[in-house]
Amino acid sequence: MDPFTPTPADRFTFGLWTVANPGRDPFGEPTRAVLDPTYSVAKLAELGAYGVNLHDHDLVPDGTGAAERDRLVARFKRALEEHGLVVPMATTNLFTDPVFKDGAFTSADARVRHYALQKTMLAMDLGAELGAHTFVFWGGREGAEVDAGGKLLDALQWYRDAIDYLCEYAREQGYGLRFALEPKPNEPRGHAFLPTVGSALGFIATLRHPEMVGLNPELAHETMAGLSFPHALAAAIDAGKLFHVDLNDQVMSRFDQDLRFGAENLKTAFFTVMLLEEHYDGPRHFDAHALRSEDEAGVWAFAAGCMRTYKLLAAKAERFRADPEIQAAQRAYRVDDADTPWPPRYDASHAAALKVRAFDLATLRQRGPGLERLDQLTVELLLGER
Ligand code: GLT
Ligand code: MN
Ligand code: MN
Repeated sequence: MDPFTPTPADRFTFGLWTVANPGRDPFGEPTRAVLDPTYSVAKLAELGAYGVNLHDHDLVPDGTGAAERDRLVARFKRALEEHGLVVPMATTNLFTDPVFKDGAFTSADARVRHYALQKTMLAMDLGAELGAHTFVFWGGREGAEVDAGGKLLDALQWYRDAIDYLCEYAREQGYGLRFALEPKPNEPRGHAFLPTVGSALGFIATLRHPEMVGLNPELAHETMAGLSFPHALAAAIDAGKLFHVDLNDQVMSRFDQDLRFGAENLKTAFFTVMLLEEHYDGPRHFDAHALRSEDEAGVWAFAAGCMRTYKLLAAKAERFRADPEIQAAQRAYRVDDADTPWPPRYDASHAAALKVRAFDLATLRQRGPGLERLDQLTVELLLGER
């Protein structure tokens, strides 16, 4: 078999909302029919995916009665079983219904905040019923265009109160869910609250159950903020907070594009895969959609392309680690010697000695670290010349 053909062991997942995206944008009507969730399950299984993730309303439209809800869920579960797919992550749609137009957990109207809690608890029940271990919070409408309402600090407190409340709910139900906050700098709001991985990390530390809450960083979202996704991933990994990941692609300084993984920034995708392969063992989730120009065949070409590119880059990452010239250049980049053990252990005499130590600054100033060559070797490896 072609080594780049995905299998469930690769743990690739897609949101139901991704492959079923009908190609609507703010300027035009849908270009494709909406796909039935059970059909998406069958097609994704055929392509070698491991699972599907969903919002409450991807499966159960808002306002559905209890009996119809149970019928939809049972039918979906049968499709999962039949095709061998799992649901590792679930989330709540707190952005489509106009009730959330000025925020859900950060609405200035406490009735809306309570409704958002209700909707999220029901979505958690659904996620737990389907076997999800991760619950994502993308605060699509948590943000503002106007700050004259004077709620900037209150909004963060309301957000915190809501997450604290929902942590208690998940614990009491024994759901074993971990929460993953997904930052985004803007769109649909002018300015989102918790806009980047860095701001979400700071926020998590202020929660009542910080151990239950981590991150779901998205490649496109950090890129929209003009930031490096591998750097954001590294920060999340360093904090022990990489609970989930949204893979896609994005042109910097453009509208939210959710492009096929690897479509735009190949080197970013490469270092993303390298970090994930070394430091992350959760599902590789694609949060992207086919271009609006595409028909259904284009949708499956898009989905297959995300997974195949990931596997191609994972193989390149292995080659990178096995390439003697690259490894030698990486070793030469770092300098450690017996006189400069790291980390330095602080005590008064070490500090006193360090303060008077003479460094050969002329040599340090002149030394070239070899990064041009290392980067060129990387490019050649990606181009297939190594
Ligand atoms: C929406 C958004 C994504 C989020 C999804 C989860 S929904 O498509 O653009 O980034 O991950 O709520
Ligand atoms: Mn997105
Ligand atoms: Mn996302």
